[in-house]
Amino acid sequence: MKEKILITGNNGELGSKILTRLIERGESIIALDISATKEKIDSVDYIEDSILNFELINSIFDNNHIKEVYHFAAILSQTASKNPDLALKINEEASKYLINSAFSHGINNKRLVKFFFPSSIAVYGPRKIENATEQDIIKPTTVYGTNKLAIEQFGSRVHEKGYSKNSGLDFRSIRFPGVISYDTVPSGGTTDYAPQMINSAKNNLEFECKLSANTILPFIGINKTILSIIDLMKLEKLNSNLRVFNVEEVNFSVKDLANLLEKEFPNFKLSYKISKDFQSVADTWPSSLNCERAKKYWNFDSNTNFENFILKIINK
Ligand code: AKB
Repeated sequence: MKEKILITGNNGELGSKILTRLIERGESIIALDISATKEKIDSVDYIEDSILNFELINSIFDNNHIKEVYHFAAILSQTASKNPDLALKINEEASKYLINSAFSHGINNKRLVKFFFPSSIAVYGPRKIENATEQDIIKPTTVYGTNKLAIEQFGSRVHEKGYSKNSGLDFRSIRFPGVISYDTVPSGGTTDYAPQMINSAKNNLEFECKLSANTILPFIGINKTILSIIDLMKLEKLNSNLRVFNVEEVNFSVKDLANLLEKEFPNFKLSYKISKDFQSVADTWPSSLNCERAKKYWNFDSNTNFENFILKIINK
């Protein structure tokens, strides 16, 4: 039986781009998403269903040889705060079920199933810190951050159970800062103000910012995000007990971004209407991340400056 890769949340920003990269590499993919995929690729086995359909998850693992899982199906920070019960179900319960299923599949087939989990800077808190390392104070104050931390820890524990015997789960995770794309404008997240502001400036639309001018957050571009996931998962062995890694390309304040956009687009109209829901979250997330472990273990590099980073996105 041909080995396959399972991607959940394949219609999302990360899921769709990872799927394309894996197809280019000649992989066989099963793609699971709650919504219908608009542009389908012939060779991909698409399933339109919920990650909460555990019978379906069982049947995917029972009827296929799964070698890797990329688990992107999730609810983002602001949406999670408004729907905490649903966030618990999707972000935690479903993720645990998937991790356990991948682990059992690995045990039954006497192999390690590589499992990628996209975590987030939301795991940090309760105070804003600079240059946060993976082991810095981690007491999330949001539903989303709590969900992400629970899965980081759960995945790492399941990883421990079988890894030394070479069967079970090979859990790998990256804590992403705000991700900025060239071609999509996300919503539902706290860092989404940045891609939304860039999009408004480019398209001559007014923008009302929910975060204060001096709020600093870390960011990464979509290309580097995808490359990070591919590079981390490509490693045959990852000899580290700590299974999560920080990545960042740049960090900047709302004001830094506003100034640059106003320079590039002199007609850009920006106003501020601070939202307690957004500000209270951003104030607990780090202003910058320490990426030394990612550099050491899988050669992550980031040598861009703020202005080049944004100009490159604008000019795409
Ligand atoms: C969000 O703002 O919710 C996400 C994240 C940093 O996890 N972009």
